Amino acid sequence: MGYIKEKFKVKADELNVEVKELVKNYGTKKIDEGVTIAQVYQGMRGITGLVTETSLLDANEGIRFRGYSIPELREHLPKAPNGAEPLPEGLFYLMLIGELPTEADVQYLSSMWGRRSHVPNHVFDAIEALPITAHPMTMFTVGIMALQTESSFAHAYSEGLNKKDYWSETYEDTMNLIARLPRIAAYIYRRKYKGGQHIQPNGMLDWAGNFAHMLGYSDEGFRELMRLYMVIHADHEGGNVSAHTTHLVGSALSDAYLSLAAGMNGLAGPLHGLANQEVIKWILQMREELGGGMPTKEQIETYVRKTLSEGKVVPGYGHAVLRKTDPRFSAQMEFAKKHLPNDELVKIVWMVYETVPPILKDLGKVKNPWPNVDAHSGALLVHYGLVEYEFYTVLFGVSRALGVLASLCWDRALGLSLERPKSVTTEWMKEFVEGK
Ligand code: AMX
Repeated sequence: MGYIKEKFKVKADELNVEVKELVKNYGTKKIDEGVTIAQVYQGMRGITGLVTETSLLDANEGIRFRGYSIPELREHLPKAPNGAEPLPEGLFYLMLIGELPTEADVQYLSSMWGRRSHVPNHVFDAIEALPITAHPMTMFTVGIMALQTESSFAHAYSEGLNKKDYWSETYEDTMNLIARLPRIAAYIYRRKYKGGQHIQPNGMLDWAGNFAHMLGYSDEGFRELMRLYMVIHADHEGGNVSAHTTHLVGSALSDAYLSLAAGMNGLAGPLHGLANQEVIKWILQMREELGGGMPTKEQIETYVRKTLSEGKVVPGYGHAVLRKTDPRFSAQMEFAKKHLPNDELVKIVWMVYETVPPILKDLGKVKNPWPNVDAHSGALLVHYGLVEYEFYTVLFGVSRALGVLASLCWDRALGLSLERPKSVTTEWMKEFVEGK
């Protein structure tokens, strides 16, 4: 057993004891005052119903991973040689183990993922069976599903796996999947947009650097962007659609491949991860409608109002939990100020940031008029040449796997139960309010 796996086992045993004590001593203590009918009809907002160890979201401050904010991660996590952005390997270690990693921990993960990154041919064949017009997210989930043949958990379970060892096989699946996802994602990109000219992995590079390399980008700035991108999109506590779906499906003891594929199908929705492609599409359409070049603030305002009058949402703005500018947006803005302050598209993103919030505020119903993570990412990618915006959510997915799979390891290590909340009918609701 590798030392990270041993360390995880020690941490998991400790937390298991604490959780058992907590449930034994306080199991009947109410965590919420009660659940309102509005919450039941409106997406269960604000109902505390899940435990996710890897990160916690504060409505005003944004996400913290094991207590560390994004600026703190950028400061404390190990970097690539001559790099300034945190390595995602370090964030994964932090989410899994609960402690900041050393340089050696990060190197251990980089080389472990490198060693495990071989993708069997039938996965590529499954992707090839889809028409080239298929959305990259469809190709991505098909690729993950095809890779399920490699699941250690599914194999061991069919042989009669002891409950106590669920975590161990889930850990193996997690490591193998994370190791292989960049190769699958890069394959999809090169297949769909670069005439099927694939690029072999470079074992000397870190996980995100190698991903950038396989996509076909050798610019060090793009590698740095990928490191940052893979860190900030990794996790957003447990209730968002991709994390919750992965957890829910995993609660049926579906293995990591089945669970992640399910989560990725949720990420592919326009109100969730697809928003990043929608943002850039929306900005490019605006520019086209205005005849190209830099729009004025007034023109952006008119375009926003037109979007709203057509019954559409302004992509990249609003959030189910956040009530301030997303620190993931701010981290990308900082990156842009440092590396590409004169980029035209980036400047438009910043003008949109000045224009949209007051308009959304005026509507009176939007709870959060501020930008989320997706409002900025596309402009950065376009700058480095990754203009094929339909692919963006796949990047999000590769990153999101880090958080939801670290969480899945914890789910199995803590022996969390099958998820099965109660539902009622509207008929039941009507009788309930009438006091019947
Ligand atoms: N543009 C226009 N209207 C918006 C809006 C936006 N950006 N954000 C919220 N609203 C509207 C809602 O559609 C809703 O209208 P309705 O009552 O007529 O149905 C009303 O404001 C109240 O919604 P809310 O409580 O503020 O938001 P929510 O929790 O229901 O939804 C979210 C959150 C993100 C789905 C929503 O803000 C939205 O659609 N944003 C645009 C899409 C987007 O950027 N998604 C990415 C989110 C981050 C991520 O997961 N990657």
